[in-house]
Amino acid sequence: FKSILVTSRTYEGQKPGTSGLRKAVKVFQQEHYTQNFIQCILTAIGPKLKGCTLVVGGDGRFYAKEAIDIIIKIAAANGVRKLLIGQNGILSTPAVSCIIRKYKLNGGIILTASHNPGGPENDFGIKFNTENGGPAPDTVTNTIYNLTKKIKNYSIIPNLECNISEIGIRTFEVHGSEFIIEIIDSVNDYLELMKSIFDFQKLKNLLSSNIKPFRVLINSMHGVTGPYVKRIFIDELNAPLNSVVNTTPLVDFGGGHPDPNLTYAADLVQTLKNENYDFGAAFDGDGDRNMILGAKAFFVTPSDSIAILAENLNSIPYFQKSAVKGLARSMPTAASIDKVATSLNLKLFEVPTGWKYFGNLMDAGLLSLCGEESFGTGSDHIREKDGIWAVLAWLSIIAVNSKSIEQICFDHWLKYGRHYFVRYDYENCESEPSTKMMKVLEEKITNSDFIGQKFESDNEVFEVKLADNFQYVDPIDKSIAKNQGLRIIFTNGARLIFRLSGTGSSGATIRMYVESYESSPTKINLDAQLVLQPLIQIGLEISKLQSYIKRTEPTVIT
Ligand code: VG1
Ligand code: CO
Repeated sequence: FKSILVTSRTYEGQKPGTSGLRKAVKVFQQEHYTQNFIQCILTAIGPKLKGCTLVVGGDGRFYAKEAIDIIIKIAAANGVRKLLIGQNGILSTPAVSCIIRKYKLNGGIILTASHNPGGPENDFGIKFNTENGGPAPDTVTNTIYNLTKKIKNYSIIPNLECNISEIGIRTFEVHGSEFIIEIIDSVNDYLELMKSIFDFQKLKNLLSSNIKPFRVLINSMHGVTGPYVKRIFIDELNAPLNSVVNTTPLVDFGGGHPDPNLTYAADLVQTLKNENYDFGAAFDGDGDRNMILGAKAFFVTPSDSIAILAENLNSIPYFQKSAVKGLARSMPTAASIDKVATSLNLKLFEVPTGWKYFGNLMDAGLLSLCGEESFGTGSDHIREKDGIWAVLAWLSIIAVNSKSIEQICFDHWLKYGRHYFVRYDYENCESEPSTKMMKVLEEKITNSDFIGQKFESDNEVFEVKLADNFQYVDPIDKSIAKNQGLRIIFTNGARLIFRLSGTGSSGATIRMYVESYESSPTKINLDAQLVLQPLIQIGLEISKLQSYIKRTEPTVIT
């Protein structure tokens, strides 16, 4: 096979956001658009590109097959030696991270727009992960972006075709050298990793006991986790067949929004309310997010989920083998885990939103468990958040202490107090008023007279203790991430945070994060929405958000 050089044109806006490049499918379908981005990812690998091995896969959404075909043709033309590709293009984001690390690859390309809807009228996305298995850090994504702004041509082998539906190795001769494509089973490597972390026999006893099995309902939302869930929960752990639903990955997720929260996983919530299950879980399109529910759809806030896992890591063999290093959360995530860190005498890191910021800490051996309020939970077993891992971790705790999910949460609040948390998302707003709102708010809160100001709502008074635009200095490489969200911290520990999302495919999404802390045992079992109402009102008042974007209600509340 011989490569040709195709003359291209540049496209604006090929800037990877919080987690990869996300745009409408139609944008990716434009002539040269996807090709440009793939070429720039490869060029950004630098001297290691020639002869390297990469893994490729994704959540199976619309346009993934076309994108994989483009990747094969461009990778071969650019001197890549080998591609590992998930069968039919299916690999979850955590599985890609696992495979990069296990086989010491140079990186991986993930075809997904995560929790964004899929199909011809919806979104597609491309994430690039580096050799530690984690999302490319800012330095790499900036290099890629800069390359996209000046790309003139790309190398491609137009007639190099490969059937990705059959497992096996195929070799091609490209410019006198071997180019290898290995189609791999989507689940094997990930399953093996999970078996090395958890006690599968114990979990099997829990789920398939003939005396009193623990009844779980796992909803893959027609995303990538289906095949993983079937293998792990049905084949390996012998859970009854009705324990899993929506396990066939579909190009459009069956028309749903593959985002595991109370709004988009409403069918799971409904079934749990009506039927006798002890536990429910759902994942997003690419399998890195998770939602945990107890019987009758009792909701575990993601921020509490990490804190509870942190407290109980000794139930998991992986953490029995090596001592727990530090803990971490993203800045907007509620501080429940901070309390556990203090009590266990572990260091707690607060990083900007996005999993890439945890990677350096893990690589340096400083971090074992971390999470985000956005339904992301994970550990240093890989360098991505991991939905199925989170469920297995919860089940491991239950296998040891035999309490209900609700009881586990309640006992946790009793011991540490409760961090009430809610996030208001205003999706798809106009960009200009949204950035204006953020700019004016930043000026207001960073003005020296803002500290000490008191705000009152519903007879509750909140006094500002600190307010800034969050900035993070990576303790390992000293790189600085600026503009990571406006935060207002009150003297009673309550917090209000405003951020513009970095994962939308068009327009702007404003997120308002609201958190307060209650330690009194009589106040820990209340409705978060009600408890946080006064603070929500103050947030809306300080930011004047509603008048800037002309909305009275958020699109989603999580
Ligand atoms: C969102 C979440 C963030 C998460 C990111 C990627 O980013 O808030 O916590 O890491 O999505 O998740 P943003 O910039 O829209 O707030 V995923 O499941 O897309 O890989
Ligand atoms: Co995701």
